Amino acid sequence: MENNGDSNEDYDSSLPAEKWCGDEQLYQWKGFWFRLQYLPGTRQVLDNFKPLPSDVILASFPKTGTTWLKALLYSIINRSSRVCLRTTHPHMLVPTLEVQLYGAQQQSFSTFASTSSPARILATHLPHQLLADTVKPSDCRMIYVTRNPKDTLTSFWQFVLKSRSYEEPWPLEVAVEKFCSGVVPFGPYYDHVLGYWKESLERPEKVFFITYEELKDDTRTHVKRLADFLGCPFNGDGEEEVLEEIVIGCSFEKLSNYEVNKSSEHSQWMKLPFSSFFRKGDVGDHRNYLNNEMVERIDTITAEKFHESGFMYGIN
Ligand code: PAP
Repeated sequence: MENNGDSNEDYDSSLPAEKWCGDEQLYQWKGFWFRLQYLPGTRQVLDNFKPLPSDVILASFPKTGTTWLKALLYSIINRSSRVCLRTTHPHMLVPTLEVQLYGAQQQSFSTFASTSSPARILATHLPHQLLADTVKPSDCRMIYVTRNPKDTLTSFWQFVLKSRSYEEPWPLEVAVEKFCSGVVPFGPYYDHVLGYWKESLERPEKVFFITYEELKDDTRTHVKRLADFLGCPFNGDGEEEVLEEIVIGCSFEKLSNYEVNKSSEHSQWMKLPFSSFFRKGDVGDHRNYLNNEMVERIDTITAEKFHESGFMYGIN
């Protein structure tokens, strides 16, 4: 948890940089693209984080269902969505390693309720390619959520448009171009997803891989599977009701309507309103924004990257 005194400037001059949106550049480090402010925290995680075997780590590419899974994992492990979610934003319950615990505004593990629950629940956007040496020796469990590339891109673009005050709006054409060339925070998206997908095939008892779409389609079944994977199945007396309460309590409709999640309040670690993590929560929303040419371009890359690797996902 110590800060080695890394400053943004240490990375600035030496790393390949690409324009992302507005005036902001992304920096390429170990094959992935980062916003400058998250590089020191990322290196801190890789240098200093020692997971416990009982840790549960949620990994995701941004905008693929992180907030939902934070709420679900917290509720599954604590057997209720009622206690904390009504008053605490999921991102304040389950901390993100490279942002809250090892980032510039470091907070201690004990600040977060999820780190004193039966198992510590932590989150990260770091790719498996970088995190493997940290997590594998510890034997901790990981959950990875992914989402189809067109909805991920659309959600990311909307998030940036709404949450940042750039002088110029960020054209969708540019967002598509950046996404397709992999220049997106924690990207390339395809490498990120494939890294965890392959690991889940090799170590299914330790890495649980789920898609946003399947979770949306049948939340109940997949919440049960998640609970089985975590070693806390819903099979005791009265557990069916608890399961039902969690599924409903973490649904977009319910969660996004809690006052805390509607608020323009923000945390010290991210100057974004809590409400910006809830928009529509739909599958297929890209159809409202992307034109045919954009869809074709992304689908072609999806076929090349995913389908040719044997991962038949992401085109519908
Ligand atoms: P993050 O990586 O910045 O934390 P993340 O939570 O992964 O973001 O993604 C936000 C998306 O999840 C938003 O999608 P949209 O833009 O397409 O609407 C958000 O609405 C959606 N989301 C948040 N909570 C839920 C939920 N409970 N159920 C389904 N989708 C949700």
